Amino acid sequence: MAETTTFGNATQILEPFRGVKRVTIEEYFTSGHRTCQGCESALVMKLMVKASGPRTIVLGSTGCMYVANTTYYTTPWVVPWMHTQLGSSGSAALGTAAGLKALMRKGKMKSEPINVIAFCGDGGGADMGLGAISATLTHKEYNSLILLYDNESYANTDIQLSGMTPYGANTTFSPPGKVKRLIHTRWKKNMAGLMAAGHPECRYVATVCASYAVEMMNKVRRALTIGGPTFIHSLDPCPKGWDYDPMLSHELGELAIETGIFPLYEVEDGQVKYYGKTKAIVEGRARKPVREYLLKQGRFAHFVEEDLEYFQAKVDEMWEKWEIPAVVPFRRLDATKAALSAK
Ligand SMILES: Cc1ncc(C[n+]2csc(CCOP(=O)(O)OP(=O)(O)O)c2C)c(N)n1
Ligand code: SF4
Ligand SMILES: [Mg+2]
Repeated sequence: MAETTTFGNATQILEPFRGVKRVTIEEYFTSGHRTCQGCESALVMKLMVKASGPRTIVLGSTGCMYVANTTYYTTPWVVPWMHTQLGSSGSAALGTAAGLKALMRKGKMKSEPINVIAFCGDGGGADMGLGAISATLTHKEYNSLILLYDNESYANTDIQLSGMTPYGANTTFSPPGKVKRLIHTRWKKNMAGLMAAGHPECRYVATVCASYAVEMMNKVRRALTIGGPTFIHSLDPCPKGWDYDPMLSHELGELAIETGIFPLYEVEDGQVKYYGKTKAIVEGRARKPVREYLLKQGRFAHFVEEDLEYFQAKVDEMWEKWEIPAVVPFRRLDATKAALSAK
């Protein structure tokens, strides 16, 4: 007879790893894949399932983390894994969580909390599958984590620009030319802020970067422990798409945070908490200039001074003018008041 606990929203209680020495040694994403050397998205997959442990089902939408991880007759996944269509990570997460619950309720499988994680790329998640993710984040009766791994392009089909591609970057859809230096002039979407601000039933949203591996795993553990629908956005340096030496992946992840371009924070029950080096920035540490990050990547090699200044100004604005710095983009009321009184 099935236990009743999982008919509610019982979750596995995954305590945070207190330091790197406490991280479990078992791997659930191992050899057998053919991602590029220095691929941070592959590292995210490895850390994500290390954090969740063996009683986990992973679903993944089309993209590098599907194609490069499923070479015929080989797989790096030790836990059950299933591919889902490019725009459907949200639907796959919700359907799987609901299916598990129904099977347990009917006594057709042992009743126990099983982690359901659906990953998606930035193309599949922030562009094509945004609606399905949004819908899933409204269903508080099902436990599922959606992890968006953001390599800032449709990488698998040869680096087309997505809504998450940074301003000015060279992609196969935005090659710089003599007539027009910058083809892509739209600012990147603010996915974590959008998910946190717009989904009152979602109790946990976080941003992560695998350069800070233990913290990253602990955010996954927190999301799964809290339960209901949750969302994590990871920024993943991609040597092929960003055009840099693979040995720089870790450093570029750090620089994205140290320059303030990608803030690290979690929103739990409506409370914003910055962490890691982002917390230090909020507490007064100077941000590194964005050029230190941008000029290490071939996709920005065509930038001239004016482009670097524009990029810096946009990041400054995010920190100095947003209602919740680097999280919620509305202008701060005090800034508005000051502007009005100056007139
Ligand atoms: C509906 C649909 N349109 C287009 C494709 C072709 N396609 C396969 S992977 C991919 C890129 C996905 O980009 P992203 O989600 O960012 O993942 P990444 O490849 O960057 O890991 C595309 C366009 C597809 N599989 N399905
Ligand atoms: S193209 Fe980028 S995301 Fe895809 S496997 Fe290579 S490094 Fe990883
Ligand atoms: Mg991508």
